[in-house]
Amino acid sequence: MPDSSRTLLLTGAAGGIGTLMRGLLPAYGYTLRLFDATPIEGEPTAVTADLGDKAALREAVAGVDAVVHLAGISLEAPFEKILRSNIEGTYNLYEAAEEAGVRRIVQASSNHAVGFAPLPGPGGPPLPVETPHRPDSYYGLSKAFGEDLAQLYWDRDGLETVSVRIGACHMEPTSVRMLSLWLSPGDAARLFVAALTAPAVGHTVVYGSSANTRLRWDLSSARALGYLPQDDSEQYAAKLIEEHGEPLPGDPEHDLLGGSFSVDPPQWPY
Ligand code: 15L
Repeated sequence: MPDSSRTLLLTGAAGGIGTLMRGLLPAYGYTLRLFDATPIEGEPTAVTADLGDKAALREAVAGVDAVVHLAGISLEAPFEKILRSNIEGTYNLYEAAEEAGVRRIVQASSNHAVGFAPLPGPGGPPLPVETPHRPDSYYGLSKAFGEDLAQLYWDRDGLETVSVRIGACHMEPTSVRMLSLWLSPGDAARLFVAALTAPAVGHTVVYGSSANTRLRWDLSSARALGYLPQDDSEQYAAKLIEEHGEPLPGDPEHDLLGGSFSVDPPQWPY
């Protein structure tokens, strides 16, 4: 019988970060209950349902201590799709979790919740986590909503959340912009574990990246949870700069936290 205090519901388990976390979180002693709209090969006990399926969500949260919520659309999409998947879907998850007495949710927010924030120059004061929401897309707007939703469920119901404004979690950074935002898979697991185990978090918002030399945001609220990042994107810098060149002033990739999402956001594939 798995220890329920170490049983996590992982939503979005078939997605990019979800797949990485399926590989990494069990080493921290967690038993994962997997949830995704897409079936996961080799995982016969995974729940295949979308976030609109309230009965499936109720069943999925029963008996879990915490949820790592990664499900939803993670690029730009028409508003109606974002509304259903990210806004209503996250609301459905919180309703089910609150009803079941789940202790804590760690949810994937995004840099795009504040994507229109001007990017501080190198060496300047880093972007504070208290910066007001400035979504750069419907996708970013849904992440800003998720943070406000979490605040409501903490203030009203005492359900705790850590909202992680993820930079870009990939095996390696693939653009010059990502040199500042990169969250290595290993650091993502370390950050999620810190968010799951820190003593009392209420609703805490953190930026989610590795300890990159080119960091432009303030990692201190993440470090305060006990997060100790171990990776730095700098080893990829020379090659990426040689290939793509440094973005110049006037280019959103240079000026804005969310880069070109405000002008030319990558679209979610259907
Ligand atoms: C995000 O929020 C996306 O989910 C991810 O795929 C990356 O594109 C990242 O932002 C980014 O800003 O690069």
